[in-house]
Amino acid sequence: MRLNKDRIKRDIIKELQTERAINIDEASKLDIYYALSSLMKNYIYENWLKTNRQYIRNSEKQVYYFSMEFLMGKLLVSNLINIGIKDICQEALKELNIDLNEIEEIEKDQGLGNGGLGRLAACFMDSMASIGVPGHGCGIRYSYGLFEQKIVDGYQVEFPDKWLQNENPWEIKRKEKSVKVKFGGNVRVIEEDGRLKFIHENYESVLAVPYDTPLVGYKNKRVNTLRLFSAEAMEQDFDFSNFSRGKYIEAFEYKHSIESISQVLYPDDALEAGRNLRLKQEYFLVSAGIQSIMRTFKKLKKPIEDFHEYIAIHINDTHPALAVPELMRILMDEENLGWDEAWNITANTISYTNHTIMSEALEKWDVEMFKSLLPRIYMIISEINERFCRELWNTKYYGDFDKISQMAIIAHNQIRMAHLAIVGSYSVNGVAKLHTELLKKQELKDFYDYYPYRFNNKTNGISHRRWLIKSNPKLTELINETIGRDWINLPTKLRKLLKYRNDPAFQERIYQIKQNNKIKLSNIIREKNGIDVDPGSIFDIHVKRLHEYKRQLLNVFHIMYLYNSLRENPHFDIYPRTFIFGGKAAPSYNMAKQIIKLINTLADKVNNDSRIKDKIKIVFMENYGVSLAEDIIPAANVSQQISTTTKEASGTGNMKFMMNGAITLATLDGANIDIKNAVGEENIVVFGLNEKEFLELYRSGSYNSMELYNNDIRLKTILNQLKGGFFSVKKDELSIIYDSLIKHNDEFFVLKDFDSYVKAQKKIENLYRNKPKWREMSIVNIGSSGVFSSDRTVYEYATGIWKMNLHNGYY
Ligand code: 26Q
Repeated sequence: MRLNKDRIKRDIIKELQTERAINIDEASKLDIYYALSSLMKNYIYENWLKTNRQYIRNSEKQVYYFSMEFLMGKLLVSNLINIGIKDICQEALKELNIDLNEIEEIEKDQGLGNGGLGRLAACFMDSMASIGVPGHGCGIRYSYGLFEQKIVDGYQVEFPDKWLQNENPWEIKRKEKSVKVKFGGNVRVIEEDGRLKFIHENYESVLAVPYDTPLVGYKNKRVNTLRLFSAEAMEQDFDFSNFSRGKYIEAFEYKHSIESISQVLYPDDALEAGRNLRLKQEYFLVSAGIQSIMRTFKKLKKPIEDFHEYIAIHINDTHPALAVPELMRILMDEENLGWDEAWNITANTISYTNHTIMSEALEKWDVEMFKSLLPRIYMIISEINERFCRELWNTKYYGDFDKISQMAIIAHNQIRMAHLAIVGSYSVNGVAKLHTELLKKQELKDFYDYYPYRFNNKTNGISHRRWLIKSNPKLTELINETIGRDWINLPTKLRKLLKYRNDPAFQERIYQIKQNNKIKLSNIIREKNGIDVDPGSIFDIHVKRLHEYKRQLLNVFHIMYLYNSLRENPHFDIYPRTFIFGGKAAPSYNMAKQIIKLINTLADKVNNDSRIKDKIKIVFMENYGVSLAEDIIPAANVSQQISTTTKEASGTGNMKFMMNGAITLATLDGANIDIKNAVGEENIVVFGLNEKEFLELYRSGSYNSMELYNNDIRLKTILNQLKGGFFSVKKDELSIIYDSLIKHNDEFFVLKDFDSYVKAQKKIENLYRNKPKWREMSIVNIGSSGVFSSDRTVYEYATGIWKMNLHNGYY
């Protein structure tokens, strides 16, 4: 379809008239948003159909990315970009006196994820479609995404995220493709034709109704599918069995309890909850997803023994690890394969990414609860476990009970999902070099010793289409003007910018763009927080989920140190800085919530202290999420990536910031190390214990935070301020922070790294004062960011793990 500005204008006007019965001059922003999305769908659907037809016709191998989270953000503008009509659309709208940015604001973020893991899934969807991987997302259509955060009196308060309040124009409900998911009941074993049969009976059925969203590739006419399932009660159960017996209210209660499965996303991103509803969600996703894949597979008319030649299933952490027993169940109980054949297919279909090494976050399920909710699946896991343990006994670990019980899938009345995922898959990967090394050397060492070939690294990436082209259009324009446009399809070509690193004219333009982005963010801050910040100050930004290991506290302590120094000595020399924070705390994570309160309390005090003469401003931006990130990141000078070494598997915010020209202030953790290797150590500011020092100190148990408290007057002052009445908060309120650092010996080494952090911050300041130097660093960061495009990551998954042949001409 040829598109031009006039055609788009005509289409919008017509769409408003025929679909919404309104003239353009009376149309609301919402009307325009729907009109625009609906005419885009006309452009998208044709290619969607074609892509699907082509996949079936050519029997191309398909990958299904199973994830409990997809943090997609807004789709309107990114679809416009990928279709290739953003600019003409913007002009067309302008001629109709409509500002595309205002229309975009109407759209609600699709916030079906907690943070890194969910956003990674979204970036992968964009990259798969764009580099030509036949790949689809499979997830849950939560009625409520991650809670909306409001700050009330300095505290986080959670509100439901009603993202579906208005109709979602991007999804198509496909009721006819619904599948049944079965919970509870019992399994009867019978013998038939000399084989055991497993009859699942007295179960409760839940209908999994798919909603499909098109995933548009960048200017390549390819459209993949994000399929999210919603839980509905089966009409006959709900209408007849209860209703007809006069149990009217009970019928509704029943319906409600079934539908609760897809009601809400769990908001904890690192604490294992072990809840029954969460287990239901996980099985619901996996069972619906695999049944739906089976249907597609049948269309290919290939022998079931070859399943894994046509289908790859990738699981995003262990949350969908029940894919292993569920695929076994379907192959054995429904397709009548024997155990060995089914196992061969399963273990060659599934691959697994680990995203965390923190043991608190490893999923485990209580056997009793599991058995009663999923009796057949439990039998299969038991069998997998027995066979695995027997194999260990017969091969490498004869007589070694300890080893075998450490590696078992079921032990101490718990099912260990990570062990299930590793045993049942052919590939296990970490998400940055250090992370993968730690998995091999420590957390999963036993499994690495046993299955060395399964382990591999895939360093994370981000979509440069969303995190540069969409969020920073002016920088994109400058890049295009300077080095042409081939970096869009091959982002490592951004390296061509390095040639201009010392070019004063280019540096000046980079600076101007950053300034404009900072002014825009300042306006948002003024509007949302009522705080005036100076775009001439250093924008020092720390945005991510709130977690002790991410050490927002370390940042706060440095600010308190600067503040104390300025109060003591008004001539204390600092370059003006704006410290910007954002991030949600899990609703049950008290310590994280207290840290939010501390930031806000400190902000109030500092921002209103005239003695400080505006040299420091502190802003906590509420409800940090994808869209806010798109406004914040392009305005950053400093990117805070300061987790306790070994704790952050990768981080992906770090990549977004560097791609937008911020300088990273980093510990040697996760992908910060890969970033350092990409930019060179002169173009990043590193501090703190390295991995070896951390592990030594940790293992020797010789760390004593009290000593630091006693010997560093800066720390003593700050900690006493927390405990004493320096902050006008409820008595003892902030002392849980004090206690964690002193009484509980500072598990995350905040005090330990403090001195090194202060020095690194001083270094940042000196570098910033040296304008050509800072601008050069900024250019080097942008120019080196191409390898952190998720296009590269997905390419590595597709060729290295999923065994696909790609021929798109770029990679
Ligand atoms: C588990 C059980 C019950 C309820 C919730 C959960 C749960 C949910 C989400 C556990 C963990 C998560 C999310 C983890 C996550 O986002 N990890 C991050 O993944 C990123 C992408 O690989 C990395 O960059 C980050 O380093 C890692 O923290």
